[in-house]
Amino acid sequence: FDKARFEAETATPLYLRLRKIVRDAVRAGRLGETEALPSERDLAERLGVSRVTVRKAIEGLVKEGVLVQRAGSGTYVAPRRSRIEQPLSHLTSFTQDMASRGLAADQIWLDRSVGMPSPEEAMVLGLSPGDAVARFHRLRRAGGEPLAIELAVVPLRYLPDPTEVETSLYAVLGRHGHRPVRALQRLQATALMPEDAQRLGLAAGSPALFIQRVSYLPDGRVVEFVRSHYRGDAYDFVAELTVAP
Ligand code: 16G
Repeated sequence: FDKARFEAETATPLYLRLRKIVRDAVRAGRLGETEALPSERDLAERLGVSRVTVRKAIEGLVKEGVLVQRAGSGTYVAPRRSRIEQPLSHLTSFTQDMASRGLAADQIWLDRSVGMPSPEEAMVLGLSPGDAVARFHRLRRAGGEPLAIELAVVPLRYLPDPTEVETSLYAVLGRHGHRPVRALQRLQATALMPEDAQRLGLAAGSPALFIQRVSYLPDGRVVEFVRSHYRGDAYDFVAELTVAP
């Protein structure tokens, strides 16, 4: 928070200058990850500006994600979020994926129930009239951080008791001899609706990947139809490409 450096930037409004200086200090590592910022009053005095200017600059940096504010404790440099690299070539389960990264998976249930499928679900799952489904709608988290909202629909014949699924759907399907061995997946860019955005701790309209998956048993029957929203700021889906023969 060098006053000379601050005064050198004369053309832009004060709060924008301050915002830039703090942002640059974070990017250059002069202000370290999770480091506390001096108080509003302290900063205003050191730089010879009003507290309103400091507040405005800080508000902007919080919105940008450069700083975080903790109620009652102050303002800190935001921890850098590391993105999850998810290979697109293997059929794995969320619980397995997170365990391989040393993270514990958990969830907040939005719905876990038995019911009748929608026409689209009946079609995708190849169900006959009257066949019921188990529905697993949850906010999936790893290490306590929300990562995706997922709705998995499974024909009831493969999972008579949905309450058996406490964390891993695939583990329970496996216990019943119905673990999928193949899946087709479609990824689309989307903007989060307010409700899902709030569940994921993001602003409404934030980018997400809408992923649909249809998974198959070895005999070709469909065992699950999944629609999920993955946080756009948390995931990289990666695939290896080879030249066609
Ligand atoms: C992944 C799958 C989902 C599957 C779930 C099982 C995608 C897009 N989705 O989230 O289809 O139901 O894993 O995980 O990859 P679990 O065994 O931990 O419940």
